[in-house]
Parts: sequence; structure tokens; C-alpha cells
Amino acid sequence: MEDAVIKIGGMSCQGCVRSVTSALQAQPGVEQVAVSLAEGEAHVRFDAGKVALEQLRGAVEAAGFDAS
Ligand code: 9UX
Repeated sequence: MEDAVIKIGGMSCQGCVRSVTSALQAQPGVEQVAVSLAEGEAHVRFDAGKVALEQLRGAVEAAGFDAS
């Protein structure tokens, strides 16, 4: 398992937090997701054999937010 922090831009309310959380949870190999509105970041634990970090950033961007 891999732990990563993704910086998220464009979240303004808890609805955004929910959107980002579900986008990440929908990816293969994602085991745990914690998104902080105040910090503007997502902490993700995932199986790097099933999904790449870049793919997780892509899922966040596909949901309409900036990811870095
Ligand atoms: Mo809140 Mo976010 O009204 O995509 S859900 S701003």
C-alpha cells in the first residue's frame, strides 16, 4: 500500500469534498480516502499495483477540480 497526498484546487464546500471523495473511491485499488476542505488536499491509501497516482489525479480533474 502506498500513501499519497494530492493537493486539490477548487473545493468550496462539503459537497465538493463529497465529489472528490467519491471520485477517488471509485478508482481501483483505493483503500482509504480522507479529503480536507480546510487543507485543500486528499490523503489517499492505494495499491500502486492497481492504480497509478497520476490516474488518481486524473479522476479528481475529471470531477472538475484541480489536482497536483
Ligand atoms: Mo458546493 Mo462544490 O455548493 O462542486 S458542491 S461548491
